[in-house]
Amino acid sequence: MFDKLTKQPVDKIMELMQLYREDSRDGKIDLGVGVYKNAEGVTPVMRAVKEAERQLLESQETKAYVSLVGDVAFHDAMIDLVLDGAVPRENVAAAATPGGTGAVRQAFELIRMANPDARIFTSLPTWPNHLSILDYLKIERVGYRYFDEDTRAVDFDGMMADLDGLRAGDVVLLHGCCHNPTGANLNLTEWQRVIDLLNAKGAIPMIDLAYQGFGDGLDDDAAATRLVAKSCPEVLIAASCSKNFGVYRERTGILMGISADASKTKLVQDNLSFLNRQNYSFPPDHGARVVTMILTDPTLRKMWVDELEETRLGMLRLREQMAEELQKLTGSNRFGFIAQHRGMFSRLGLPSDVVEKLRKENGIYMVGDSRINVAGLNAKTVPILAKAIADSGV
Ligand code: PLP
Ligand code: TYF
Repeated sequence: MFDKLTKQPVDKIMELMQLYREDSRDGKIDLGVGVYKNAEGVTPVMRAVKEAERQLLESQETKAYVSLVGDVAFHDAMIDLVLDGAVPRENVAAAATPGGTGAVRQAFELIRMANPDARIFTSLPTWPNHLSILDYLKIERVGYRYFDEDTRAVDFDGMMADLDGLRAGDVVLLHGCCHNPTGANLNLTEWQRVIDLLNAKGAIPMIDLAYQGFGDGLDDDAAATRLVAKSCPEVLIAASCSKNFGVYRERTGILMGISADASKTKLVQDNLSFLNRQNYSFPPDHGARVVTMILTDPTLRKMWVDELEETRLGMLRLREQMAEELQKLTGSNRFGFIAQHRGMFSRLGLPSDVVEKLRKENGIYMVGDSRINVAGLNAKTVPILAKAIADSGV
């Protein structure tokens, strides 16, 4: 049987992580995988997470199963964090999932179950796992223009022109904030125009929200998602707690299905429960429980909000420093977009031979499409990266 298997394509980001590990040079710089790192290069357990885990260790009396969709208290807390009352609670069905990826996967399966003819529109570019999961599930996908390679901002006219090809029942996958891999985002006026177009076409938005709190703040980063939630008759939201709670390996995420007609919520809820049962029965609980404790306890919540804000502002400062440094070295503002982008990532728009040269000659690791993880930088490495870019002659 096993000899019938064929080799699968590698995950380019994981491959880059491996190359970085194997590099023995001092001073190598990892700007690859999207994991937050502080100035010391450490991915810390957040203070509120440590404290919640300490409390949980003391208080938890059973590890018995919870429910097929996880704990309702987790749903309530996350619905509140993401939607903040944008729609009534009774209009939202939810299921805990193993990470944001689990939520994305379950959303795609739900779409396919509900409408096998639905096509899913994805931004050019998007997170590679979106595409690989869609292909694996044999769901038809259509790319829409998103990133303008010249301005390194959103090609909004191109995006709208491509979304004009939507048919009723198609789904449009949108990044709620902090677009991965580009760092370029829509403003709220543009979001409203996308919403109007989707509603006119009878298309359904699916929002992937993996970086709430990493861009402009917890509320600002959810503003587009909230606007979509209250403006469209049906909405899917896949939210991840991996980054903003730093609980990556605990696999904590949630899928929400919103219907303007609350009488449909029970049916959606029933199907989310069914899908969890088919794929893994009960979702992981530890991360979800810790997140719930943090969001519902004012002391823990404040501790978390404060640390998340430090994290966000740290990344913003690195962006500003990087843009300034490149301005000095190149005498132009053509890298000013780095300070405009938001979230962990920026796509720099460097040609692949330059990306390779930076890796081989300078020990600077970024993804092949020239995406950098801003959090991989610190005040000392910003000038090193800026000089290497300026010297590359781009
Ligand atoms: N969606 C996007 C766009 C991401 O960048 C990530 C990142 O890790 C995820 C979803 C899901 O992450 P996880 O499954 O680790 O929660
Ligand atoms: O884009 C990233 O770097 C993060 C982490 O298969 C990640 O989203 C990367 C690859 C992958 C899963 C997560």
